Amino acid sequence: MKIAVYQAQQFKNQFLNKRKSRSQANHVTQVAQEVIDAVYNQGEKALRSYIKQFDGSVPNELLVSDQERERAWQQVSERTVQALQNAAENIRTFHNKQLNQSKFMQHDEQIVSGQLFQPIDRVGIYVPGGTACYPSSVLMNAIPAKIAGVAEIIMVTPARDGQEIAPILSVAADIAGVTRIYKVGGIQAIAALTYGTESIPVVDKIVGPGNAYVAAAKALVYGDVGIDMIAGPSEVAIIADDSANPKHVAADLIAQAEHDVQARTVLFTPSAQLIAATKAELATQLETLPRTSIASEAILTNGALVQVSDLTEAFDLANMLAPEHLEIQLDHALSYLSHVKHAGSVFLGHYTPESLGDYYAGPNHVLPTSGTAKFSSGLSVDDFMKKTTFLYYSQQALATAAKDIVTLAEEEQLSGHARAVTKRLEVKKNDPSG
Ligand code: HSO
Ligand code: ZN
Repeated sequence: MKIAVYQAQQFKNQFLNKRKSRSQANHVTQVAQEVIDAVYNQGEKALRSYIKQFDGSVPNELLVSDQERERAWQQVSERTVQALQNAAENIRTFHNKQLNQSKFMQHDEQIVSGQLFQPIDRVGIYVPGGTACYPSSVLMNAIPAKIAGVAEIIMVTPARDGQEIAPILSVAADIAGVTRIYKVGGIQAIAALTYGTESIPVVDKIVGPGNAYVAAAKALVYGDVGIDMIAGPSEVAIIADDSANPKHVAADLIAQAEHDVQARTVLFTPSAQLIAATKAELATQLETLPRTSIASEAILTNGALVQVSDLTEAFDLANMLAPEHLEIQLDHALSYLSHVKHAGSVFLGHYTPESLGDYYAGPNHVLPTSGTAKFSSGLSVDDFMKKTTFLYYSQQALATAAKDIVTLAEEEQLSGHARAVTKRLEVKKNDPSG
């Protein structure tokens, strides 16, 4: 296996020193803009013509009917339904703890202030239809929205051959509490959710992963509608030493690599022995992997085994990379949590593979990629809520504050602002409260 082995400094030069430009003044953005403009201007007519152009045929009804949703339950095995339900339960338990309550700050009788936490009214969830048709992503996106109290969760996903959507997506949607599902994908789905058409309602925020076209479309409509994030290729970084089993290390690198040829997989270790053993294991395990061509290409083009001088250097490099997933395959792994500064989600110990988090344990699998964990976080209940601040002052409290406000208003030469205070405090004749 010709996976690249780097010394720490080489890795830094190659991967960390440059911030990549994500601006896409390119073909993808151009196509996205054209489709968005057409749907904005012509609504349903343009929507249907793009579904035909990109997906081959157009379903008569874009809304997935109650009958189709019921039928889907018969088409998915009991075992799979049970696994989805168990996963949903764990995800719900984890995300329930994220729910923030409104805050009331009562200073005294005279002043009350605070923040109202309220759900977004209507959210759109994009679910890809092609190879990345993941029921787990339906759960990860819809459950936090449901917990936040979002009234309408609208899912969009392309139909297969213009007919029905994948039954497992429909079942996952039911388990997660999705209100309605529409058979549309691609740029046209993002445009329809943003501007509305005869059949598709406008939403306030769009979440969910998609291909480069969907990502470009989300970036273009941002501002007219909220979006979660612009996700890049998936990444895993593993910090390990001789206590790690190279079979586990290789398996976890491969698990990430099989997502996408652009997936990035990195091992940081002070152990030359672990590097050699992992290399050998990668070759062996890739031989029998069904998606070996995707995983091998990802590992060969974007994979790195990095030899570091010690674990401190491993954590330094991992923090600079700010990976989407960080695995710490060390003994006493929990004690290293305090070394992590930047990562989307952390997996600690020898028995916590990323797959556990991808599907099941509770934390969200929609995570910041491409180093954006330096300033952003994985999807959570907060992403489906907004905060409204509020304020109450009594006459007496305003009187106490007046001098400062008037001073500041005059500094800004906004005497209208100053008057809005002083007018309220003028003593009027015959006004007992004056
Ligand atoms: N590792 C992916 C999530 C996923 N894995 C879905 C399997 N299905 C991005 O975090
Ligand atoms: Zn995954």
